[in-house]
Amino acid sequence: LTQHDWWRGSTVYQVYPKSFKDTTGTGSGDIKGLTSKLDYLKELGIDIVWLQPVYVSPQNDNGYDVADYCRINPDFGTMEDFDELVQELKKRGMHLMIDIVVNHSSTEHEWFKASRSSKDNPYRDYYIWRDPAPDGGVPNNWQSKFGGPAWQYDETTGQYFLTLFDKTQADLNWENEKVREEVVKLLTFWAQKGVKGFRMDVINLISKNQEFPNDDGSIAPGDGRIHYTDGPRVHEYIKELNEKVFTPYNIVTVGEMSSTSLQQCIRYSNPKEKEFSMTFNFHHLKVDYPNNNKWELMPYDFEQLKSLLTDWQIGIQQGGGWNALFFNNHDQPRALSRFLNDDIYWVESAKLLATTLHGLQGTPYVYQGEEIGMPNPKWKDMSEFRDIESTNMYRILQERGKTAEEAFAIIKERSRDNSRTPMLWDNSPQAGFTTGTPWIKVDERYPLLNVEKQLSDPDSVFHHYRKLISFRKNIQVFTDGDYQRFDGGHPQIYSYIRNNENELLIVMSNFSGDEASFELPDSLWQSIGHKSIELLIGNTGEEKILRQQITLSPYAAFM
Ligand code: TEU
Repeated sequence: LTQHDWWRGSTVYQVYPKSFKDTTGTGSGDIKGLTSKLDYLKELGIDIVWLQPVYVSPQNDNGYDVADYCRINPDFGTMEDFDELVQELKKRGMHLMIDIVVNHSSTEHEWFKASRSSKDNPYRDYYIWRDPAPDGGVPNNWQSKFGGPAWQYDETTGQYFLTLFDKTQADLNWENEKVREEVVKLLTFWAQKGVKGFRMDVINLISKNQEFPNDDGSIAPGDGRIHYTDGPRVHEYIKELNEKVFTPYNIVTVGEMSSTSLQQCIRYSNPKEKEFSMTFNFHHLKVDYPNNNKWELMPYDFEQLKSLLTDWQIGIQQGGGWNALFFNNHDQPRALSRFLNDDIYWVESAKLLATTLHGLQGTPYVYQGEEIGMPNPKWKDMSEFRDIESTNMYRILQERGKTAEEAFAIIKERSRDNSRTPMLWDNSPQAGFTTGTPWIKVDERYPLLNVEKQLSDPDSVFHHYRKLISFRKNIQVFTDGDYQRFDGGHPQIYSYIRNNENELLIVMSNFSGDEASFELPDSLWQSIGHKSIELLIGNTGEEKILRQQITLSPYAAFM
């Protein structure tokens, strides 16, 4: 790697503050709760904490609907609490990354209230307004990512405004340089407060085709995204933010790229482009979507998962970019339940996912609860769900002809709430998350599955993550090794090597519930036969020494 940026060997921990730790008894997590757990994150080996939105917001999309970009939502605490968090992180040699949601704001934002008040208000062009179509309907056929049309009618001025997400999340008009100036201002505000990282929410959607054409459906999924994803001026806008804020303040940045491409992510994350440090892409988390449709169920395509991870490892490496590595986040069901076994092989599965991901090149993201192997909760009925996307889609799926039971079965598997139930700290009531009534149910398995229990168990999922994170800091090949897959399409095994001039890392994982046999290719076996082989980490205790003929027990993984 040409430049060794401070974050290339780092590991990021993603905190969904509403569900992390409540110190006031409201049933919702808060900033002081996070600050109270920094020693726990330090022990895990975390370098950067990504704090998801805590700004003033009506919470229709749990904070991704921002009503004031520079003020803390009292539900999460005060600006003093925020400043204390920054200081307490610094004391521990850790850094704070915050979420920046500037593709859209809440319709409660002062900018939007002014914009909607009249056509000639100075804030009118902060948002995207269009006349009704000749038939009086929506300006075009673009669909919201939460279901339904992407346009909302406003009586006051007889126009529609664009909402790619919830109807209370109005898209900002980045064509307007005043909007771009406002974004530079808010980023600078947080950079001056000592924030060292920005996670940029759906940042590749900010440049729309200014013709706002109908989607003719010739390219899937036909919901309009081809007219605003990785749009005409997106790189120009990002370079401006980099020049004015990211570089001057040496901020690590990760762009969340919705429905993007490998070529685009190379451009977004190659240091020569001066845009982002790294990118999130989601292709590997659509391998269980039939025809790219999140709202139908099918078993995941293992070969597709392996080839996507491989394409992006090789593609980004050759393109000089950098990957944000993740299997979990607040928008996805828990990978443990989604891809593996969250029952009798729960521990093996949790450790397998960690080993498989942390051997790759990039910066790993650990989503809260993943490090103790939290699975999807057991849902009883729709009343337990809180996510606007889930409640919208439960209705829409039935409008599309599904029975209530079929719709519920789909929501149970796909809901973002699968990853939003509270962190499980100990076996006290509500798992030590709150002394009040939790805003969403606590997984009732917490007496068996909690942080306190795992801290004192050297074989726990927690200590497995802690070791993997320490390897990345101390063994160079994790950061600068190349990547070659060698499982040859094996139906159960995913395996790859990482190589640099001094070290060779071998990672093997049996993603199946059956024993799997595999013969290492002669070329690989010859190249390691004479070397001293050290087992770094395993998850079933059986992998003693590497042989050319390998048998892996169910959900076994090692490196
Ligand atoms: O999510 C963007 C994203 O990944 C969407 O494209 C995805 O389709 C959506 O999560 C529905 O599955 C970001 C945030 O991570 C998410 O929590 C917000 O709801 C969304 O943007 C709007 O701000």
